[in-house]
Amino acid sequence: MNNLRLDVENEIAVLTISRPGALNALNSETLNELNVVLSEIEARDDVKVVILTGGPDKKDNPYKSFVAGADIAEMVNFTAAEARAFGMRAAEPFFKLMNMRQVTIAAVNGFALGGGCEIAMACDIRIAAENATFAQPETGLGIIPGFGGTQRLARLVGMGRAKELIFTCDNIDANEAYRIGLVNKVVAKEELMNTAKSMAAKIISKGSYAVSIAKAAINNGYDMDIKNAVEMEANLFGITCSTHDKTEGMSAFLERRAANLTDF
Ligand code: CO8
Repeated sequence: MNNLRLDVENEIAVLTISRPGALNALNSETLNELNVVLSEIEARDDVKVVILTGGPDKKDNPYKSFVAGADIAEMVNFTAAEARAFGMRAAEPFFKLMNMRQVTIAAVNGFALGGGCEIAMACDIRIAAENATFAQPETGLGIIPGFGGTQRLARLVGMGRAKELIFTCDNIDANEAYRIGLVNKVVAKEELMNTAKSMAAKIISKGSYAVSIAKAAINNGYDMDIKNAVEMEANLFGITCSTHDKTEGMSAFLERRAANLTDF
């Protein structure tokens, strides 16, 4: 991989987007690499949580940029057909981040602009360093968010705030992103990876199969009517009741001992 680094330790995969000369902007090569590596990770039983972050800039500043957007130099001469293909090239790995059985956490270590904010929104959870900056600056470039931003931002922060951010291109800081529900947590930048890893460890300590089924229930039910969504949840609940972890988890509680949850 040219633009991604994968480090796996303690069942946590840290996936670092690394294009130091372009503030980690997403070009086609990076999106293709992301698509391949996420499929590989999903097949691994030794990874339970994926943390997505940005690498240092060319001056080696680790807190400059998460992802400064889609690669403007690549997009500048796009035809309509090429632009559509580029959008769909991103859609595939972004849906993997959203739907893969592992939990995905964006550790936002600086600029999360345009496609950078969009890839963070495709993750299950977002943790921001206090210096992080979020924006959807596309309309200022004469385009619209094309990696799911018009859809995911409205779902996360509500339609009114999404419209304001997309129409004004305003930058917001990490605390404002927290206030409007765009990020789950804001921490000192030096604490970002430790915070993401300790949240990952806490998630890993639960039943990993149950967590993945809960993720599917939340995702699948989100756009359904409540009656069908609750029925879908009941069906998935039934599936979790057929597992080793359910027997072990409930027996351990009744026997007042720690549970040994192993399903994934
Ligand atoms: N694309 C390509 N190169 C970039 C990008 C980018 N998005 N962002 C930064 N770079 C490059 C710069 O060109 C520069 O390269 P060089 O050193 O060769 O000149 C290098 O990174 C460093 O950047 P700066 O010198 O500009 O650094 P500053 O600290 O002065 O500024 C900023 C940092 C404020 C982040 C500034 O770089 C900036 O405004 N970048 C662009 C941000 C932006 O507009 N992002 C949105 C892009 S559009 C988008 O994401 C659409 C997504 C959906 C596409 C769907 C298609 C279908």
